[in-house]
Amino acid sequence: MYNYSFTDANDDSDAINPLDLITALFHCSDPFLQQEMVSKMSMCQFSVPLLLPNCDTQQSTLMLWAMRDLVKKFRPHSLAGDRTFVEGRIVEMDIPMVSFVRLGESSLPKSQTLNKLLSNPHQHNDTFVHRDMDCGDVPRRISDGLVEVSWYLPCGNTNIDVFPQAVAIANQRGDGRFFKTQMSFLYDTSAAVFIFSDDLEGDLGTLNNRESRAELFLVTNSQSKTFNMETLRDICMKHKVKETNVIIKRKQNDAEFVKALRFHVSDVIGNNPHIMKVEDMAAVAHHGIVVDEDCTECRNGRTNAEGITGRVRDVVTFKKDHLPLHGEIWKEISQIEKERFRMRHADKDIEGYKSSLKTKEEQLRKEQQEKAFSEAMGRFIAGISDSRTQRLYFLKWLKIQLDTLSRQNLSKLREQYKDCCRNTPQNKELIEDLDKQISNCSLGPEHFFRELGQLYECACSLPENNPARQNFQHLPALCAQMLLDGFPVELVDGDASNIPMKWIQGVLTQLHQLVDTKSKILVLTVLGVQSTGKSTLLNTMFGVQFAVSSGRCTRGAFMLLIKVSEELRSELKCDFIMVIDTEGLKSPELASLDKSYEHDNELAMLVIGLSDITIINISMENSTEMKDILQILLHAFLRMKEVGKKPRCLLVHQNVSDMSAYDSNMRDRKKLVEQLDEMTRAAAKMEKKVAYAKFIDVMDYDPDKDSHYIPGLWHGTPPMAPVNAGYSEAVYDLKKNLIGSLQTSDNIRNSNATEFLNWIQSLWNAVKFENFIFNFKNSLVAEAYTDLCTQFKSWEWSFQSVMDNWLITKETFIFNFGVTEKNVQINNLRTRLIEMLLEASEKLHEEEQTILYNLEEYFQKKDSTVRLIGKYKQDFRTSATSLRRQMEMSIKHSLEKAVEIREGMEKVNIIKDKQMDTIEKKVCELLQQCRDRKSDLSEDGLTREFEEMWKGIMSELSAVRLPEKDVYQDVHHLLWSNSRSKSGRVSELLNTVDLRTCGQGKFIVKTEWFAGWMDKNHFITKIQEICDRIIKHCDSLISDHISVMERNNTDYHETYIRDLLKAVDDQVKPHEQISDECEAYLKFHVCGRAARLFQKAHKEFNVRNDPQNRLMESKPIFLEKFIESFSEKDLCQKRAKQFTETCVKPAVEDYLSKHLGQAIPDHMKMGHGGVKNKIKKKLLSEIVQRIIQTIYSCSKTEDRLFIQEFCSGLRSQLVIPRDALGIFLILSEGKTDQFANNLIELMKEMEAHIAQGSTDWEITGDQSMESSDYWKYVLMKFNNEFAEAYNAQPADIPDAWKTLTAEDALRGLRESFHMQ
Ligand SMILES: Nc1nc2c(ncn2[C@@H]2O[C@H](COP(=O)(O)OP(=O)(O)OP(=O)(O)O)[C@@H](O)[C@H]2O)c(=O)[nH]1
Ligand SMILES: [Mg+2]
Repeated sequence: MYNYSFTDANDDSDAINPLDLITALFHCSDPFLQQEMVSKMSMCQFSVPLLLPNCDTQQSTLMLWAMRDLVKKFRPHSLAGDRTFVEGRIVEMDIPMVSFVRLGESSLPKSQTLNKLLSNPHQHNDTFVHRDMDCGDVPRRISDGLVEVSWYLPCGNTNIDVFPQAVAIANQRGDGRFFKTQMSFLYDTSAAVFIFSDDLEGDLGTLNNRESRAELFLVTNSQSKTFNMETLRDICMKHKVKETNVIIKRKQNDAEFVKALRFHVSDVIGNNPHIMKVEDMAAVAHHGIVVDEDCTECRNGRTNAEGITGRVRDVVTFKKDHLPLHGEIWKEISQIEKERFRMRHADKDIEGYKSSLKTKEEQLRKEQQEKAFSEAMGRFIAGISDSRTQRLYFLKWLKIQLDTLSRQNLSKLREQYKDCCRNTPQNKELIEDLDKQISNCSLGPEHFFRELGQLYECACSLPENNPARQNFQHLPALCAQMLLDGFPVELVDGDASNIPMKWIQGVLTQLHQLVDTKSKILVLTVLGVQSTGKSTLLNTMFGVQFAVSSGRCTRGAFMLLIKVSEELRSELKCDFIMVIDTEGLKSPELASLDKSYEHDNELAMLVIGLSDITIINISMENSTEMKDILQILLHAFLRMKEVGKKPRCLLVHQNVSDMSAYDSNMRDRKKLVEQLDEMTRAAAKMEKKVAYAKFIDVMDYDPDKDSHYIPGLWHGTPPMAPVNAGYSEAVYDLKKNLIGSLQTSDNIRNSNATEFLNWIQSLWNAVKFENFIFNFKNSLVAEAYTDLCTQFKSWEWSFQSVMDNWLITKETFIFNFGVTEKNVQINNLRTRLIEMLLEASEKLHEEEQTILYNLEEYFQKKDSTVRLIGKYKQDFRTSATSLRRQMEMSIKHSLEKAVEIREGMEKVNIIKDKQMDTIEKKVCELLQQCRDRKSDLSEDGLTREFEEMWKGIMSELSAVRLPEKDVYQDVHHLLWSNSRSKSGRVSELLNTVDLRTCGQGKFIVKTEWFAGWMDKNHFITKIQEICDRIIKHCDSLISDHISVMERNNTDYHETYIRDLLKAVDDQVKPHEQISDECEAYLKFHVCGRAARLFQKAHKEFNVRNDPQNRLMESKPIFLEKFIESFSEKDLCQKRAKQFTETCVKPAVEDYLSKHLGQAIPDHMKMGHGGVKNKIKKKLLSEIVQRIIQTIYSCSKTEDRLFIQEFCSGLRSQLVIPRDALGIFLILSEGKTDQFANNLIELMKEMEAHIAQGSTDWEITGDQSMESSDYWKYVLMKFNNEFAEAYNAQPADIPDAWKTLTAEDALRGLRESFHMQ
């Protein structure tokens, strides 16, 4: 080493001046790399090129594009009071530029002086390369004429800040006299130009002809040999440099000189200087200076991006109008998708609920499809379909412009968010609101890609041949190409907490094809609390560009591909490394926000499950929450069958400033491992996988090798702090280590893109099924909660069982009301019902109080675990109340139904009692109809008539039906609520189980239900024995219940299933070897059997008890009786009719004609005016009355004698033809009544018939001359008597009538009555 210092460094002709190196590197890089280089250099507080010289063409380039990506944040003193700050793209900001140039020789070290100017006394920083640096004195070969720029940005603290406001410092390399173009550029753009020169007599011509407003300063050294005060004065006069603007370095020390310089700079920038934005400098740059943004692709990219961003007025409305698919609709779809797995709000009808969710989802998809394809999306798709370079420009411009649009709101919100998290974490609503606002106000290319994903998903839900579907088929290929270009693509949408699975599927499948199936992927992820520098770590490690910002930044998870170089491919056994950056997990203060545990745990689970290596980022300040998360992950891992391998993890402790961190943290590491082991055991016990005793049984982690300590990122106080070299070194170490361990590891999955895709799908499904454990902060809380749940379940169970039993006795009472106890009025049942409901209310209240009391008691326990779940207490109280309400409703419903059914039964009895009456009535009606229609009824017609009548009878009962319960549905529902706290695997099984096929054969325990157990036969045999015992017990429970049902005539009740499940729970509990999965299958078996048997018993009960059923039973009898009755009646009636026709009617007619001939002349003789129909009617009615009386008097006689009695009863009036009578003499038995009735009916008919049937009896008034002669005579003769009798005036008789004689009258009469 000593020797080395004697060798002449300048001899080393290979040495390169750093500025040459920088210049060369910039010339070798493409515009995107240049941007990246500028960003990194600026992070290190190095100056960056403003004008890059090209010594071949003598043309400089304004590096505007290269600087485009620089975003800076600072607080000028004018804003210091209100704690606000300025954030923005540096090229767009109004910052004055102060330039420093050298003309001729200068003995003052310009760059070094500038470094001093910019550094505060506590921290020196080499912003500009200077002579005293390593190789700084090597002659420059290509970098003369280079103009570098660096920014001084204040932090708002007067003790630290060098300048109170931002200022850009430009530094020109080389002798300004040779770089006139650059010089004039600087004059035009700067607020001030400081000229370093000793060579006052040399050519200072460049100072002439300036038209700019830049103020000119002269810096010179009084110690230099050529210094002469006179010359200086002359020059100032000549070039119009103010005397006050001359700075002379005298014998003073550097500090004072720098102070003087600072004073002048401050003065210039404080006094309304000439300010020009960097982006406006492009306009000045025409003469001899090109602008890097002037290339066609860059311009086109910009124009295309502006086509989209130009229409953004307000981010929120723009998103709503132009990117509508991934908004609320997609969030809703995501929630429904999860609910379909978790069934948290399922009601009894599980299948129905499932299909209603499905319909809802389809409906939402339809809604998406109906949204018009926005113009912005069209432009976006066109933009990313361009050639590679143009596409990259387009995307970058889009990002830049969108950032600018949303920055104003966003940076304010992020700052507020950070502030609020730090200072008032208890203000949850505000934090939540800010979080939401941040998400609403963000707009970047990722939102367009999200929309693209939804467009595709939406199209995929259309039928195959739909043209709209075809339109979007090429989108995944575009996105896959972006992945290959190193662009981060969103995997999990953090706002919707979901993966657009079809989209990701499309993209990865395309990727697989694009790389010719050489797509072996190695996955690396990072996980940690919010804003702990996860994205920064990945960016540093891999030179990638994940979004970085302070405050809430990354959402969901982004994946990015890094191509592995040919040499490394065989060693790493992969073609790509996929780096996944994730959203920060909530810190403990925030974690209690609604659903945040769930969101975080889901994400963490997925990410760890996906990765070959997980970097767990722990910042010193918040290591506890990582432990919490690790615990939950442990649970999840133990629960998830799918995770077949041990995930490997690295713990990275950030912000550890101590150099000897690794050694001094040995004890901490040991302790951490112990804690992790303990957590594993606890989790394993809860998950019933006691075989896992250590953290390393679950995760691949070597505490010594896999722990890394990384110092803080910044060296000093931002914004002027450079990146800490220690940080980069440590990250580089980490990377080396990581790659090294990948090379040697045999625990790599080595999947290609399609396998990786399958893996994502099955993992995400498992995550969606996981219902329970993700809700908790850590396993202690989960365990405490589970304990309370178990307790609560038992209280709930006893509540339900008390009430159910009470209900069963009441139902039995109702069903037997009035059956066993006689003389009870069924009407009283309603009164009893009201009493029962009152009783139920009291009982329910009592039971609710018991639960609440138990709960209170539980929380009184002096147990530390109780405190963890304090916030759930109210939930449980509400649970108790809603349980009571639910029970109340169901009891009320059950009792009312029972009463209704009992009343229905009563109705059945009444109907049955009245059945003959009903039939008689109906039959008579029918017979009447037949008679009216003069037709007979066929057998078919008769049955039809009966059915009609039957319907009428049944309809009286239609309101009372015993509904058929679906026992399977009950069981399924109870199984779901019984398994709430079980693992996702159980939900998955429940989701697919068909209980109808369960419990049919013998229950056989299978080894695959015991993942992680050493599957010894002995062990399985033992489990089999336990299960057999449980099944036997359950069988006897089932048959007990069924025999009670039969004995007491009671219905099946849910409580029987609850009993069974409780019995299984109780008996499984002591055996911790029985895994969740085994338990689930056991329950399926038991419940499948139970459901089948109870369903049968329930059916039988219904058959026994359903009023309609009961009535239906007697339908055939009804029918038979109906037909029988009809035919009998029919026969009887026919005979009666015949009898009437052949015997009675002729006799009556005979009687009439006999008596009429006599009666009329008698009338006349007696001097009465006879009315022939009157007489006939009278006679007829007399005889019919007589006949009817006779029928009545005979109807009591024996059947055989009826006809004889009848004939003899009428002997004196009627002559019944003997020969016709013969066949009627004997009536069939027991039909006298009916025959008599029929006869009476027929008599009436006959009377009517005879009375009006024969035309010769008609009274026709004046129609025949002859008969009217009689009447005329009568009237003329008895005119006065009539008048007297009717108390009226005698009629006016026409004269013609007066000539009529009695002789005429008799003749007329005789003629009309055919009497000779
Ligand atoms: N002091 C300090 N700041 C850091 C460190 N690492 C990153 N930062 C800064 O912290 C901020 C957040 O960094 P990110 O990398 O975005 O953090 P993240 O964890 O990805 O954040 P989220 O994605 O929002 O969770 C940035 O401004 C970084 O510059 C560090 O080690 N120390
Ligand atoms: Mg991040």
